[in-house]
Amino acid sequence: MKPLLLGLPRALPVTGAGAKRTESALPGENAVLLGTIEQIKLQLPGWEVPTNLSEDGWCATQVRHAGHHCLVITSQTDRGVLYGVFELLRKITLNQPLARWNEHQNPCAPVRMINQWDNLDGSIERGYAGKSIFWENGHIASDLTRVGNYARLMASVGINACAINNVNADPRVITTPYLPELKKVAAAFRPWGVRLVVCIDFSSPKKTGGLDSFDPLDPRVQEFWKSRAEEIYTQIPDFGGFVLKADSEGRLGPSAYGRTHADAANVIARALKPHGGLLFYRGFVYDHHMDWRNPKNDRARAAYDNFAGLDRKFDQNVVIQIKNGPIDFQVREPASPLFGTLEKTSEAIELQITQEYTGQQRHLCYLVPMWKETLDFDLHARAAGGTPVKALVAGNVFHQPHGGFIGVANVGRDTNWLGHHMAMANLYGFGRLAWNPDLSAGQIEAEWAELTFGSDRKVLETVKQMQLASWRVYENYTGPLGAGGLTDIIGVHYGPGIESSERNGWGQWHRADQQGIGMDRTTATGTGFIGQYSLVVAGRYESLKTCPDELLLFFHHVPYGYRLHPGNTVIQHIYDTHYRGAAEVLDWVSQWKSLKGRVDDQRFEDVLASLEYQAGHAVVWRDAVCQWFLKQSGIPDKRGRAGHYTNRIEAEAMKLDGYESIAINPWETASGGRAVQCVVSNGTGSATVTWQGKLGWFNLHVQYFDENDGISCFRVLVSGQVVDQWDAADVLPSNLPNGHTSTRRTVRGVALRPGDEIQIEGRADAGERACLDYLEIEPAHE
Ligand code: GCW
Repeated sequence: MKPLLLGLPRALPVTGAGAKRTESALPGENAVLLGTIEQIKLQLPGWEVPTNLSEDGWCATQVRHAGHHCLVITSQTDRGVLYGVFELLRKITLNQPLARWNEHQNPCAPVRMINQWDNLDGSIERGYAGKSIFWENGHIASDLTRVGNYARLMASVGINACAINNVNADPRVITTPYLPELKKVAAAFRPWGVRLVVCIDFSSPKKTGGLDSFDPLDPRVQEFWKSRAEEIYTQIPDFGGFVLKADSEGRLGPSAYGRTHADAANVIARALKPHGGLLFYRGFVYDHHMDWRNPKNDRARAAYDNFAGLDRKFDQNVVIQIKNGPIDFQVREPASPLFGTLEKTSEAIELQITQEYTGQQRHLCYLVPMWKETLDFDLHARAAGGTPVKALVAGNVFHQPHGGFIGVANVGRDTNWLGHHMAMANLYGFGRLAWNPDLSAGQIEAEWAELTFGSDRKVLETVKQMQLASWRVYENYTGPLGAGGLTDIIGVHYGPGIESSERNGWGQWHRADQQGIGMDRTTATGTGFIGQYSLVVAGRYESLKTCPDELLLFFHHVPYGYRLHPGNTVIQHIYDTHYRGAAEVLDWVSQWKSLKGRVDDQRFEDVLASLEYQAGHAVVWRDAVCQWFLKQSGIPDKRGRAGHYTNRIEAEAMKLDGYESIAINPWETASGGRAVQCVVSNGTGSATVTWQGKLGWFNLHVQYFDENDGISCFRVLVSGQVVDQWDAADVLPSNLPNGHTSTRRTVRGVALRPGDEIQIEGRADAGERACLDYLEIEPAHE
């Protein structure tokens, strides 16, 4: 019982050696008895066998035997016993009493899988926590210790399968030379009940199979898939199956031969069937060369348009893997209508743990509240009773066998797995929801926080406030009212880039112009997307009266002066939420600081540094969005903030020596659209201003650009005295000065007298020209 032994020393520090003893027969003393029902029956002959357990479900009961007390944890399967043991460890760590613990739990759905978007060269698509733990240099990593630890981590929250390579799949993965490598991963997963799954390339029969076709109806292609499956299962008998992304974002698929997604899925599913494998077919199929000029075109329609008509056509071991929303993991989307439409096909919800569009693990953003909104949303499908997404994907509504939950995690080699300490709450939360989607976001957060930080009430309360608010806070300072990505859509999806989504074929349009904003998806005048929902849901979204404000711009195009339900206008809402969001993050910084000494130093400092960075980047977001909408709409912020920065001195307005003024692209990602850079690469520059304000103590915010093509360094001098210096060595995702790299350094508590010269010096390095945006000077309150 590896997990128990690994877990006990921390959980029960005072029990000593006794707790570390395991035996295979009943000892003549009180004991914890772990085993499958069959194993327990042998030890306790008269025992009343639990009959209410599904596969992977477990039960804990108290039994008296031969005068001794036994806590029995059992299941039909080894895996279920393991999950029961992890529940025991959780209870011990949370100081919950065990003496009367009688409980059984069954997982909500059989599919509880992680997808990793890892490439064979060790990089990870949309990964923010270092290199792959699975792959390096084109092969499975030589040291699989982390893989085993990851499997344990997954098992601790009930995850039972993991796909280890990018859905943009390298076809080599299932070729013969790779199978012994995959076998090693399967062996590292197996003790933890995690099945290995891999992503495949639909054109494999041609790319690696020596055929001139990958037509799913070609018997030679069928034979190819059959032989692949046979060979894999010979090596890995408990192999889980394949994930397939076809006909999407340039991946080849059945359309090459005029075949359907069902043809494509079934040819592979049939090859897997004799071995018990599943084929996860991604519902994320859309045309990324759509004509943006056609107002009827709509990427949101794609999943339904592609799959709804094929219900009944898929074999039983096909699972359609559907992203939570109809677009692509945006900060706010409605539930995908496809969930309510498939009645004869197993389906799984795909959630994104890796924070591609929600701050990339540099920003704190606890996603469980967002997932809960989707999971609890009733699509009013054609069935009696409630049909929330969680019941649909679990297969409970239309009685489909292989439903469930798939999370894109993208953990990496960073010691804390996800880069940001707080991001682990998302991975933990995904597993807990996949096991039981009825748990609340608050319950999950409370468990995670206590398991992570211990029982100090002040710590728990602070972490709770931040985590539970964080998704809405992120939404506040990034994207308003369901408008979708205001981020750099055709690039790294991180900082602001308001227009990047427009006038291209990717279809993440928000259609903001000088008059208004939003996608008209109504059936009356728009793209008709709303018509993909059941009548009840469609009726609610179609009408401006009943459409919830937070999704207004997802469904409707409205003028900036349009009034939301509380009476404020869309444009004022944009200003207000962006200012509020940035202020909320700033507040987290002081809340977190109040925990000094209550959280271990390393995590305290790491989280503090991330929150301070986030507070700065939230200002970048706030200013970009507000500047852009102010310019477009011409409607001022009635609170006078947007476009007016009283304490700010633009770098281009300072006295420059060795620095030159440049335009930043996109313009809204620099204050006033401009910044300064060193004239000469590897040269130095200085920007100087004379303090005209009062005598006092001040904080100086230096807004600069920390690109990834060099490590420039900065110094701040006040009347010739150095008050701070630092290297621009952060790892931010661009080698240009823009909204991804704009960041700030705060020099606290600087004494300024009227007439003091404030000078910022930059030394360029390689491609990084020590770019400066502005200096902001505010009175120090601390
Ligand atoms: O969210 C988008 C990402 C792509 C990803 C794709 C998908 C793996 O930007 O990086 O590709 O979705 O889900 O297939």
